[in-house]
Amino acid sequence: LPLFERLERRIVDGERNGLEDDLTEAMTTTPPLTIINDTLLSGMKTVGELFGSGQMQLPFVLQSAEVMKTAVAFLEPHMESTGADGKGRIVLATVKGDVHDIGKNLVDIILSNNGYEVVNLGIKQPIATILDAAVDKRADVIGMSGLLVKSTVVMKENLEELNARGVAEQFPVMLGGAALTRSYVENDLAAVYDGQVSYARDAFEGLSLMDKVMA
Ligand code: B1M
Repeated sequence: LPLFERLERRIVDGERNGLEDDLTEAMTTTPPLTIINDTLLSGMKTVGELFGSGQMQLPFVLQSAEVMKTAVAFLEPHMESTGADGKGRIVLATVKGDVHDIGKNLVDIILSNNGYEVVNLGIKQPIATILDAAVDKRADVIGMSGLLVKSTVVMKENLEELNARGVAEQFPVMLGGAALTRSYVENDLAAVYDGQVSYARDAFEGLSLMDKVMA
C-alpha cells in the first residue's frame, strides 16, 4: 500500500510494527497535524463504523485506539508551537462514566501548542473534582469531553451543578465529543446554564473558542 493508505490501515488494524518508520517518512512531506487529521482520524472513523455495525469487536477497537495514541505521542514533539505562553488556563476532563480520551488529548495538544495552559484531569471525572481543580488552578475555562450519548446527559447535570454552586458566571464551559450536536449545546444546554457554554466540533474550533473567551 502507498504510505498514507498504509498509515490509515495501521489504525484500523491496530498494527504498530513499523509505525514510527512510516510516520517519520510521512513527516518528510506532511505536517504532523495534517497526518493526524487527514490520515489517522480517518482510520479511527472507520474503526467507529466497523464497531458500530458489529464488524469489529471491542478488544480490536482498543488496539486501534492504542496505535492512535502511540502515533499522536510520536508526532506531538514535531508539532509547531507558537512559542507564546500564558494566554489562559483550561481545566479539561472526560466526564464521569466515560473513558474516551483520544479527542480530549488532541484538544490538550492543540491548546498547549498554542499558548494555553491545560490542566488535563483525565477520564471519568465527576463534576466535583473538575470544579475543585478549576477553583484551585484559577482556570479561565472548564472543558468537558464525552463520546457516549449518556455523557451528553451528564454534561447537562454538570452545568446544573455549576449553577447550583453559584460559579456559572465565573466559568465559561466548552464542550466537545462525538455524541454532542451544536444545536443541543447552543440551544438546550445554553438555556440551562447561567454562564457561557459553547460547542467545539473539533480541537481547532476549541482553540478559536478559547481565543474568543480570552480576547
Ligand atoms: Co467507544 N464508543 N465505547 N471505545 N468508541 C464510541 C464513542 C461509539 C460511538 C462507537 C459506536 O458504537 N459506533 C459508541 C457510543 C455509542 C453511544 O453512546 N450511543 C461507543 C461505545 C458503545 C463504547 C462502549 C460502551 C463499548 C462497550 O463497552 N460495550 C465502551 C464505553 C466505556 C465507557 O466510556 N464507559 C467503549 C470503549 C471504547 C474503547 C476503550 C475501546 C476505545 C476508547 C479508547 C480511548 O479513548 N482511550 C473506544 C473507541 C476508540 C471508540 C471510537 C471507535 C473512536 C473514538 C475516538 O477516539 N475518535 C468511537 C466511535 C466514534 O467516535 N465514531 C466509540 C477519535 C477522536 C479524535 O474523536 O473523541 O470525537 P473525538 O474528538 C474529536 C471531537 O469530538 C472534538 O475534537 C476531537 C477532534 O479534533 N472533541 C472536543 C472531543 N472532545 C472535545 C472537547 C472539547 C473540544 C473538542 O473541549 C472541551
